[in-house]
Amino acid sequence: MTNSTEDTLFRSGFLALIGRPNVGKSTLMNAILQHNLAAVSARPQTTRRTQAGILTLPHAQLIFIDTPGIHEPVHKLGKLMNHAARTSLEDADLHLIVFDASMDPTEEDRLMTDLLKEKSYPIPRAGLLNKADLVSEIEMEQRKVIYKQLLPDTDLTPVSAVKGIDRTLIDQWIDLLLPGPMYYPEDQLTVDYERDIAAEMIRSAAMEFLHHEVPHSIAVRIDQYKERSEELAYIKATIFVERESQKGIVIGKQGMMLRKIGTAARKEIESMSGRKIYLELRVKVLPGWRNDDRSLKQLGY
Ligand SMILES: Nc1nc2c(ncn2[C@@H]2O[C@H](COP(=O)(O)OP(=O)(O)OP(=O)(O)O)[C@@H](O)[C@H]2O)c(=O)[nH]1
Ligand SMILES: [Mg+2]
Repeated sequence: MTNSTEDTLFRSGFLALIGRPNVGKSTLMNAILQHNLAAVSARPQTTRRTQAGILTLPHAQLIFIDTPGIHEPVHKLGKLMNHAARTSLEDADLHLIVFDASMDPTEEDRLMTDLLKEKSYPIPRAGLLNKADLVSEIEMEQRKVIYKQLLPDTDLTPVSAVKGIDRTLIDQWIDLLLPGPMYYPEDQLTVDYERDIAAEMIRSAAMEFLHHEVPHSIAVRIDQYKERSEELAYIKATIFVERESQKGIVIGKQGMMLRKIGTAARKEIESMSGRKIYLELRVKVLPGWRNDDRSLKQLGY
């Protein structure tokens, strides 16, 4: 029986986007919010810390938590990333489990679903088969069967983050939330600072253009973030790498690579902030920072 008072109550909650690296969690969050907020790249392990995105509707407020992809960690950094994802799972009101429908499950998908089964969180769950635009309907049906084996009790909905997310799907998630308060003002889009998001966008721009180990050896620190006006900001940032040889690669011949990274990052930050951005980048070596507690702390991990 439906209760008409309950139906009209304002609903709210925290929705954790969970999945292995590269399935499209950050792209999905941007698509849901229709705003460029979370850093995206073609390389796995782009997201390193959780990031919130707030969707406020007349009858509900959904706080999406984009998390680092769950993977087999090699460095201390990886352990911290997995820890951040697991913490979000514990704190959430709804788990949005994301898979990549354009390929078969990987070991990392199993790592993630094993974690869900092992912990048996008493939290409702919805499954998303992302990248539907890359597969035919027949392929999608086959993938549904395969992914269903990983989480038999979870409904899987095909979606495409690049094509956009249907409002009816968002309504289904709202139905799974309890009545709750409006946690944030209605015009607030995130709880994160613009300068921190900018750092992630510089890093993801660098990840997009670099290869092998270099993308993962990068960290970004914002040294200056001056909002000159509503329309203009000046950003000075340092890109850290782990080895001297990587520094040369990031700078490139006559500074070509660094300029390319700077241009791409500036466009992303401009789209995120709605301001015109002046961006100045430099590159420094911080030996083996991914395995060094002090460096990790200094870089805010
Ligand atoms: N064709 C297609 N590509 C997508 C879609 N969603 C994401 N991608 C691409 O997949 C790649 C990874 O996307 P991300 O959003 O960074 O993936 P993620 O799950 O956040 O990855 P991590 O942060 O590493 O855990 C990027 O190149 C995206 O453009 C989709 O629906 N269709
Ligand atoms: Mg991501």
